[in-house]
Amino acid sequence: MKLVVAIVQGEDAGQTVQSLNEAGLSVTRLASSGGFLQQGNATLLIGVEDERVEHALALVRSNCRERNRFMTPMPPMVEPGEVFMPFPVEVRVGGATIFVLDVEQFEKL
Ligand code: 2BA
Ligand code: 2BA
Repeated sequence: MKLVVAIVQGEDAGQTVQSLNEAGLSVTRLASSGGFLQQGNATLLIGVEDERVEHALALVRSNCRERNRFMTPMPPMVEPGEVFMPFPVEVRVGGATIFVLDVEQFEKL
């Protein structure tokens, strides 16, 4: 068994969970946020038999897409009389960041 950890954008999370469930795969969705943008995203935990890992990954790939986001850089320390103009910076955020881990033990009580 494997544990797929998929960090996806919030907009894609609902349809990804739905299609995994429709394929008979159980999912746990955690609310998370990225350290760089400090914006909300979603982390999906998908415990799945080895032979279904590729199917789970294919469903994540087909439901998640890249998007551009904007971040406003933190203003630096400015001297009196200086002006800081905070220009938003465009950042390309990927469809999903995926980790596949070996599961040592799986129990349902
Ligand atoms: P964030 O950390 O908010 O990062 C959002 C996007 O900002 C990243 O998209 C990347 O394009 C850019 N970025 C991140 N860190 C950067 C840095 N130090 N310098 C310049 N640009 C940077 P993605 O790479 O597609 O990542 C989307 C989200 O997936 C991340 O949100 C984070 O929550 C998660 N993630 C990505 N790589 C990860 C990793 N190695 N471990 C844990 N979480 C990861
Ligand atoms: P349980 O199997 O006891 O699962 C309870 C919760 O544990 C799940 O909530 C999910 O958050 C997590 N979970 C269970 N197995 C998981 C796995 N392999 N990977 C990641 N997280 C897992 P829900 O998804 O809301 O499911 C509630 C109950 O609905 C489940 O109880 C099960 O009896 C049923 N169920 C879940 N997925 C199903 C599916 N695809 N088809 C039919 N029934 C499903």
